[in-house]
Amino acid sequence: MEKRIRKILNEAAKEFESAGDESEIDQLYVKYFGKKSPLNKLTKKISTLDPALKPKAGQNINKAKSTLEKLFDRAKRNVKTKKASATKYIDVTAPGKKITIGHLHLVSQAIEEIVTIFSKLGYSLQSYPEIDWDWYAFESLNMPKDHPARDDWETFFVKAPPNPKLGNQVLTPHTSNGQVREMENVKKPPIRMINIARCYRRQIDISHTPMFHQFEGLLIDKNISIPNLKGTFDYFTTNFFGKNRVTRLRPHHFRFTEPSFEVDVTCDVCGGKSCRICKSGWLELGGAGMVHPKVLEAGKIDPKKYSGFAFGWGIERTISMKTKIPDIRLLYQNDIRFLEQFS
Ligand code: FA5
Repeated sequence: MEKRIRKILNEAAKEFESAGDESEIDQLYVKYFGKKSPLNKLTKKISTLDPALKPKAGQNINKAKSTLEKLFDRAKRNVKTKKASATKYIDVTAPGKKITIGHLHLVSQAIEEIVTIFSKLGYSLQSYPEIDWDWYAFESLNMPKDHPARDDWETFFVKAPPNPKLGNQVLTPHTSNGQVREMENVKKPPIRMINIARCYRRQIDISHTPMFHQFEGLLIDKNISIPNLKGTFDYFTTNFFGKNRVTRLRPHHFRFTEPSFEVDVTCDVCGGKSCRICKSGWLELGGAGMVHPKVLEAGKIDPKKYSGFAFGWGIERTISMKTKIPDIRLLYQNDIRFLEQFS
């Protein structure tokens, strides 16, 4: 029996030593301490032995059991230390992991840049409602009800009871709704406002999205004339697009400015020579003009004392003119491969 016990212990020692993890050790525990374990089988045989040999056999089996318990404890400890030491060391020669840092969306980056440029000229950023009354979006801007010019804006109307004085509510199709609101707020010029907001129109193609951003500038003071307007646009253009870009004013018609202009900037691709993208050497930045006397009156400002200019430009278009994005809808597709290029 002693020989058999020694064999069992030798085998167990080898197996516990080579166990790789805790689950293997647990399996060995069942093998050596369970009901069908080799030592249990030997214990059952004691009753068949000569009575004189029984006590010694019992002692040997008990000793073997405590040896097995020690083997089991040591194996458990070894596995735990191996696991701990595996996490303790850092390979300082291993290549570092690249940390991904997010960045502002292209539209937010442009807004920050535009605000910085205009704040240097003394303009302060204001914010006016994106759902506004007909009065502020159209009527106070010299665009009476049923005037055909209102069709140009392809407006979304809100289904809600109209206000008897201010009319229906609309999703603002342009930031010009901030003009009379600003005059009401400031009351007495000078006014130097920049109003940046989301605008909504029923349009979608490579240069139109149903939701887009405009930035509206409004300057009202004594003796303001077209050279002030042109100088401001030149300052913005060289600061935003670069020193090589030039602006021009093209006659246009808006109900709320007189005279009115479209403002163009030289194309960056051909440098103003004309190419496939611009077709004329120029790209349209947005609308502008001298504030119409009727709009000043709607804002309770005396047009005989004060004059001013206003402009409203699309932020997405401005970005596409700077970065040569071929389709402004890309800005709103949330494709990380596209957005990542503009950190
Ligand atoms: C206006 O919205 C006038 N309120 C601008 C203005 C303000 C004129 C103050 C005079 C004085 P217009 O509809 O042309 O004008 O739009 C101005 C600019 O907004 C466009 O040149 C374009 O850059 C941008 N824009 C207009 N519609 C969209 C659209 N659906 N998607 C993206 N950008 C647009």
